[in-house]
Amino acid sequence: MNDDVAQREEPARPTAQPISLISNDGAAVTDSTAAGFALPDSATLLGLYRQMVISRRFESQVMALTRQGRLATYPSALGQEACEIAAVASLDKQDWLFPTYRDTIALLARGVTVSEILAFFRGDWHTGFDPYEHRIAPQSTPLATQALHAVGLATAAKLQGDDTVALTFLGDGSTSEGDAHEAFNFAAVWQAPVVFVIQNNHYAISVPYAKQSHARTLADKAIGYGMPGYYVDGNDAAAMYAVISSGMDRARSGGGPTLIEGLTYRIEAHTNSDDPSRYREKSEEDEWRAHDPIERLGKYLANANVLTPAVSEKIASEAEELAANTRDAMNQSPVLDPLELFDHVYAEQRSSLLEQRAFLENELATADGGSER
Ligand SMILES: Cc1ncc(C[n+]2csc(CCOP(=O)(O)OP(=O)(O)O)c2C)c(N)n1
Ligand SMILES: [Mg+2]
Repeated sequence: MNDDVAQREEPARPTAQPISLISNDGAAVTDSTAAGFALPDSATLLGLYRQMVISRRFESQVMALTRQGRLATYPSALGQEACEIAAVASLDKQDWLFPTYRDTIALLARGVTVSEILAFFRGDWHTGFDPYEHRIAPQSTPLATQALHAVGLATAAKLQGDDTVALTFLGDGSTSEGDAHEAFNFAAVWQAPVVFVIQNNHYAISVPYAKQSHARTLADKAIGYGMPGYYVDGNDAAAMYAVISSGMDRARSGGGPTLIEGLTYRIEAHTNSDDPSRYREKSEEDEWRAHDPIERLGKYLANANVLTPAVSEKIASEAEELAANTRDAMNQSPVLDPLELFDHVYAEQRSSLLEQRAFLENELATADGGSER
């Protein structure tokens, strides 16, 4: 064997139990469950709490808008806020985020406006925001493709010598995709500055984890690729923040990729068109509701006298304001130009598309109401 390869350090192995820094009853964890990670400071934790509360209110508003027909579809992250918000809080300005359809509140936390975010879920054919401005790739629906994009961008950053790190989310089901394997493998081979955050929410639509993988944890997979793996309580925002931030630091300082599994649960249906009662028991949902990530952090911060009633009220009113803005934005009917469909297919227009465009233009001009465009 090549000496260089034989001397590679053995990467950190996932712990037997998920890493946790705040217990479900809101107490600081001081034993080996913390795996040597330190509790983030109170200001950071309050920032996470605030964003989680705002995100949950945003999503309850969005779900109501889907029922009113204002939005086509929406995959909820209810119960997964700790993973989503901790990951975004771990990013620096120059870093890139590669989200999936599930990770809308991550976009909100990174500063994308609600109108820009929801264009996608309204059925517009373009991503509503500028990926370069926010350093967020379009939300990916083809499973695990975003992981390859993250590795590509991270590798390019490394070659160019800048200190950008890419963070990508994946679902438990997505780890069965070939794209996930290729992303993990080449991230490690090229020592790309990338952090993989797998949100194991126990289901891939109706397929439970037990039917998805025989691995003890998804974090264990990291070892086979030669990168550190961390198995974390995904409903503990403090632990997710501490572990993800350390992965970001490792990547930024040339230490290569990290794979982090946050063990969590999707409380809502897969999307508003799914009926979870067909494949899981309500008692299971109730059990996970009792492990709510927002309540847990709230209890800790209230005990520490950081989350006072006045602070709590202020956060609640911020959340209400965002919900009202979301309603206002989505209650306006979008003015769409069907011809725009052709504008961004190719950099240079093709004659066949120009013909189709002319055909549609003619149809719109002659059809009833066409002149209203
Ligand atoms: C390549 C590909 N195959 C299948 C699908 C259909 N599909 C959409 S969501 C989903 C389940 C994904 O589960 P998981 O990765 O655990 O993410 P979650 O929805 O739980 O966040 C499937 C199979 C798809 N979008 N892309
Ligand atoms: Mg899943």
